[in-house]
Amino acid sequence: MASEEASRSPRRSRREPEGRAPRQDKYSVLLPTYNERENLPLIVWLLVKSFSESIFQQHAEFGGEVLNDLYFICGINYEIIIIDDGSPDGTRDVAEQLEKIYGSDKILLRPREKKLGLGTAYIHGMKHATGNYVIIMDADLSHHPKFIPEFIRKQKEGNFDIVSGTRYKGNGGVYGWDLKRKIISRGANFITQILLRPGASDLTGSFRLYRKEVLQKLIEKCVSKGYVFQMEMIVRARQLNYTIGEVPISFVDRVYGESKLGGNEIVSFLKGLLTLFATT
Ligand SMILES: Nc1nc2c(ncn2[C@@H]2O[C@H](COP(=O)(O)OP(=O)(O)O)[C@@H](O)[C@H]2O)c(=O)[nH]1
Ligand SMILES: [Mg+2]
Repeated sequence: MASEEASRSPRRSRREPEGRAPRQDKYSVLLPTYNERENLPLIVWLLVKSFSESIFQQHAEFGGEVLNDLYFICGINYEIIIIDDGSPDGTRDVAEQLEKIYGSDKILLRPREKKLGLGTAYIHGMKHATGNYVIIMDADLSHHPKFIPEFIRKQKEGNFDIVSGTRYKGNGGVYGWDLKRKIISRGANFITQILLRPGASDLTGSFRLYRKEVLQKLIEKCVSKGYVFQMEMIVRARQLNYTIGEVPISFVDRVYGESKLGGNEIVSFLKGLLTLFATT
């Protein structure tokens, strides 16, 4: 698909008002957790490492002029927002420990009492995000933080509104899934490509970077719950003419804990897809 090129707009970066100091970007990672006690310390460690060790070149804007190549920062400004939904395995205690270890400016625990679903977990997390970019990802180590610097680079390269990790392009791939799950995921993407022509190759993935205001707008527009939610985000993004860049990622099935994808989710995915087809 010519998704990336087709959706790329000539729009240039927004300019800062005259005389204001250069703004440093900040990335808020939303990490929803439900029974991720074993995974959480590792994912947080990998995130901190990825953010701290990236030497980044960032364009600076002085008095409305964009000065590329002049402004270097070491490390990336970030925060990790953990949205735990009362996990019975004690994930919250682990998160509290991590908050102590890394500091409450880096790890923000924003728990909820009970399991209220992934979609509302993002909405809840967004309310506490102070970055101008938001990264959403799973906490089960399926999404490796090493790709985040690539997401950031891609976003800057095309000044994209959204950068989506894709398992279905370039070096992207899926490891550890059985045939059934591969067929479900491929099938869902394939049917949706035909029905909705969304302009991105991985619709059901949930490893993405958004401009904060774009994510805010999309979340307001999205009506679906469950797995179809990620797909609706991309479909609505296209409707609203947001630009989407893609970064190939390898997705590794979780080692610890259980997936929450069941038969019910598949049925509701198909229902959601048809609703989107009928209403967009
Ligand atoms: N806060 C919160 N997190 C959830 C909920 N359901 C799943 N998650 C988290 O969302 C991510 C994706 O869920 P997962 O079960 O791995 O889905 P799968 O990768 O599609 O099998 C993981 O980090 C889960 O811990 C929920 O109801 N609330
Ligand atoms: Mg998972």
